Amino acid sequence: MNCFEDLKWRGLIKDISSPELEKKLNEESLTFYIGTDPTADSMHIGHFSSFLIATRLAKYGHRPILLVGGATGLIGDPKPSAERQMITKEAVEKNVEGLTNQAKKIFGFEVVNNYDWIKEINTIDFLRDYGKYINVNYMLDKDIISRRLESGITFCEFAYTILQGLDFVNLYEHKGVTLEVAGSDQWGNITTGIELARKKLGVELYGMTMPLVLDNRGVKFGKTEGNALWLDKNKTSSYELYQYLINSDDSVVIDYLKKLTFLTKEEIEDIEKEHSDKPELRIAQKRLAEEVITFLHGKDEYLKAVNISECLFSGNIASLSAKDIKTGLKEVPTFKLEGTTTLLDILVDNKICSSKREARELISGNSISVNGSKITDTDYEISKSIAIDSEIVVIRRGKKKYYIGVYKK
Ligand code: 629
Repeated sequence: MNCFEDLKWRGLIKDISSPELEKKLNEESLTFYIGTDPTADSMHIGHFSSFLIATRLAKYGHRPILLVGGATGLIGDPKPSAERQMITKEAVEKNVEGLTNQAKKIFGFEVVNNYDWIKEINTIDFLRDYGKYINVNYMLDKDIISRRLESGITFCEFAYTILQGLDFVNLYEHKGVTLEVAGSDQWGNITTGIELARKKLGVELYGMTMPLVLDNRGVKFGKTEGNALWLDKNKTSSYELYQYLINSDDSVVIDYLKKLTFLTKEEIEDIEKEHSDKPELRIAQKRLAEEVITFLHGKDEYLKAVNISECLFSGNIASLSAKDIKTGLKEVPTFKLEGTTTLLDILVDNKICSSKREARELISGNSISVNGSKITDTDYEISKSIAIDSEIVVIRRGKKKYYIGVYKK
């Protein structure tokens, strides 16, 4: 497969600005860019799904430039619903730093910051050199802007698209960028750049968008109960990422393999076949988790995530650290521990059992384990000396119900 066929097969092409782009992607070496705004100090997995295009196109001999919007982040790309909350300049600066380091570390390509050139443009030059080429009627026709006309849009956000457009022109002039790539919501901004380049310089630049990756409920990939999955492993551990990916629905997992990994068509077709023979083995989900986590955080982190998952599943937690257990069992009920107490009292006091009688029955009936070992002695005592890393005691009731007792460090 050539470059364009590959992208197409993966479902990575939504819109292209000109049919010529296909030939260019297959036969030339293009310098292209993809940008993100510093709304947080880390990218999330949704950004990852778009930014991977950089690595993908680089493999076909194109040259990626990653842009962090130190200037555009101060303005805010109009959201469909309402005006954005302005972020302070200090926060934007801090986020730029976080994103720049992260982009370099994960993707290893050149990273630029549009603040570097936009800060040099004064108001009069902005209006004369860029504003003059863009008709307001043209701007009002853009989806992002037109859908905000009823609820209202400030001039600040209205002007955003011109800033992104001038980035494209600037990157063309100084770095030879001829293609901008992004998620489909960026089409309006990409075409502003193309329009500016035509009018101002008389050159034809190119744009390409990718569909946003969705889960089986039609929700943006990576959103769990309103939380994003961050690419910073201190914000989202490899274990949490592993859990999210491993739980991908069968109806979307093959699509994720195409869009989020570098596995070839043949490899993915083999996995698909194996997977549909025995979906309960979750072969596709496991491979997805392996590929994504290894790309982002390396093989060791991936193996660690698998190990934590297996230990928690089997109840064999003695080998895990307190930190791993805490990330692995984030959602689990937690209670405080102090001094020496009987297991029996702990079960009752923390409502793990409803009565002493039930607690006794469960203990003698083999249903309670402490730090991974079955306890059948109804007089068993718990103290700091048995706590993992002198801090936590994990109680498991039956196969699945976990509780964590925590000693003060
Ligand atoms: C100046 C700013 C540029 C080029 C791009 C930009 C950022 C762009 C934007 N992008 C989204 C973001 O930052 O807002 N105006 O969160 C986000 N993007 C990746 C994909 C996207 C898009 O970073 O394009 O569709 C999400 O996956 O929403 O010169």
